[in-house]
Amino acid sequence: MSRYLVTGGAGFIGSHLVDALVAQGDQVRVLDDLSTWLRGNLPAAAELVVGSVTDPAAVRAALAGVDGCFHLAAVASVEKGVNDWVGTHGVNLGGAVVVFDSVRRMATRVPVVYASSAAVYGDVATVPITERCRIAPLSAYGADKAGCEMHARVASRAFGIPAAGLRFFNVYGPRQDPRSPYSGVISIFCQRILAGLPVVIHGDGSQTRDFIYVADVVAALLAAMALRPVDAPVFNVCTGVPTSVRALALLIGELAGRAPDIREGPSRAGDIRESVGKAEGVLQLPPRTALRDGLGQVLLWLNEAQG
Ligand code: NAD
Ligand code: UD2
Repeated sequence: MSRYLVTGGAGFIGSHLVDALVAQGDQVRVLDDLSTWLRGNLPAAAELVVGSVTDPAAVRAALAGVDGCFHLAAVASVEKGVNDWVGTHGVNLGGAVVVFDSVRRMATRVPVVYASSAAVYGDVATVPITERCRIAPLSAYGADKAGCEMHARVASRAFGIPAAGLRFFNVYGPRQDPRSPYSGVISIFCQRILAGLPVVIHGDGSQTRDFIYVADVVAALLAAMALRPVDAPVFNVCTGVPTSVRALALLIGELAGRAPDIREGPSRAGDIRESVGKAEGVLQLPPRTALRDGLGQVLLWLNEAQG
């Protein structure tokens, strides 16, 4: 049995991680300010501390007695970074620095596994995107995630903190809030198609994404913690399978048993055309969930939530 702090543990990915840690018999403390919390996400077995990762005293107190920290708390939206550059920077990069600095002050410097993002790559010339590709973020959000990676190197080199960053591609699964305008395309499309509402494709729908199921992301987080990483490695967390946004809408329609009402809207500013990853790192992971199966789980969850 180990004890972990999960920052952002009340969120979409964090709550699935907390479930997995509790299921394997670990003790979990969650530090979350509940800013994007979906009621019911957090298992009763976890200890919840309501506070911000930008508050050094709160982070130091939450780290007391833990064997490792998963740092997931962030304003997890490219668009929010556009609207509130300064505010999101304070959380997305400032929060990570507070976490590393707080670990540095611990008697034992415990490992930190933190969420980075495929957003660090920006628009790449060739796919698949490997960890060796140049990072060139195009958004404040991506720049802050790249900053987290730099500070993780400092944490490792200067202060001997074991750290690993996971560059998540497009994560989806149950508990991703479909009603938030900042939510992922899968939760939005599933919810609208089930409700018989039109879906809007931004642009011509040929843009591709690498959609990874949340349970596979949790497996990567656990594997990274088990590594006790040195030298602050970063790992792509992806499937290697590209899916166009139009094909996605059609597949969801097929699985939901409803022909989707597809409307075309203007392209999103800065929308990346092609995104598919390849993981060359050393994480040993089980085979990824097929998109069809993962979408089935999302539809099931939405049906239960609505029923
Ligand atoms: P989420 O919004 O569901 O979870 C983030 C959690 O952090 C929320 O519970 C929120 O209340 C909390 N939080 C926000 N600001 C905080 C603060 N100042 N102090 C404490 N808690 C705070 O998002 P998610 O999709 O679960 O994302 C988790 C992590 O993964 C984030 O770091 C995000 O940037 C990263 N990520 C997500 C995706 C994706 O596709 N969902 C892709 C790449 C990276
Ligand atoms: C995702 C992550 C982001 C960051 C980035 C890295 C989410 C929600 N965001 O941004 O945090 O990590 O990847 O590159 O996971 N779309 C539509 N109609 C809709 C909604 C979306 O056509 O109603 C399109 C959108 O224009 C884009 C694609 O679907 O081409 C995926 O959009 P998204 O918002 O799910 O995620 P993305 O890739 O912009």
